[in-house]
Amino acid sequence: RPDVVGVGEAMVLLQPAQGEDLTTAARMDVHVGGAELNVCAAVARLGGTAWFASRVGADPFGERVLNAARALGVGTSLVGRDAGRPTGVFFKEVRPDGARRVHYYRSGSAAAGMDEGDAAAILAARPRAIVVSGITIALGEGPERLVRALAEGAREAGAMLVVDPNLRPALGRQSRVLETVRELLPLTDLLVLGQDEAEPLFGATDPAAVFAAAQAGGTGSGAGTGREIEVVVKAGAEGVHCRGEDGAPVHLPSAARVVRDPVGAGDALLGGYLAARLAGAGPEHAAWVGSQLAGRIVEVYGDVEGLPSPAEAAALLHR
Ligand code: KDG
Repeated sequence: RPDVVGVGEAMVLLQPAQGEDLTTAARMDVHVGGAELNVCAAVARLGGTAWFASRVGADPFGERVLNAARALGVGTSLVGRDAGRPTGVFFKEVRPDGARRVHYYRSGSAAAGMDEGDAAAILAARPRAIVVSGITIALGEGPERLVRALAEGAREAGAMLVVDPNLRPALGRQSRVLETVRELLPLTDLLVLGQDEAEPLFGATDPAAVFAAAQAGGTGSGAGTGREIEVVVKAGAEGVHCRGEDGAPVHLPSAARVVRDPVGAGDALLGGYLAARLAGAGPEHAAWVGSQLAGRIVEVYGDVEGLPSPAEAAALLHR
């Protein structure tokens, strides 16, 4: 039984050297990226069992994604291969001023072909937590139905439902993503969101107001489950806000000393937080572990390259 199953799309990432333009770069570095795979990588580094659930093409890039996941210690038995669709690709350029531009080549990808039929195998694995994100909802109607099926089945499968809105306007369907994330609140156990995402979702950015809005959405929309939603607000360079024992927000500063490439930090924070919570830590220590991982990620180029070694990660967890 895995601790965590992360469900989503991983792609091959092609990236020219910093400051080089995609219109002229003669060479590019090749990585593998994908928000939910990054979350799994962080969980695995902290000693948890993490499986990635997805589809890739029956092509060399699909092989590459699978190999990258395995090298990160992430299980791939829930990654299907689709001979009729390619593995998604994306390009990232870091401009001379540090700004990033992402270009996706993923419409019609194997992962975009996922649908509710993929839910049964994921639920049958009986993970302790299922991680879904708004990226998957944005991929299309089939992937959105998969997210909904997982949300509906998680409780019965003994899994907590973890949602990261992961708003990516470049993917389109953003109003569907916002609507779906709000609709799923009554089924959500842990919501980890960026402070900038809280505004379109809840019309609030103040952490206490975001906690209240998530809680109201979680209990007030008919389902009436009455349970508490755990909420973590990621504030980038400002650090992270989690819920303290008295329910009031607790702020932890960012652990980053320098910021070279912030992509992947939010995923590491979520993975670190979740792994620590599953290992028995309270929200404050879990947020600290998550922010330590995120701080290391932003100091190194690549989504997961900055993760601490397993020994260092264990030391953080047990501190
Ligand atoms: O969170 C990091 C991801 O944004 C990156 O790996 C690419 O999954 C990705 C996406 O869809 O933007």
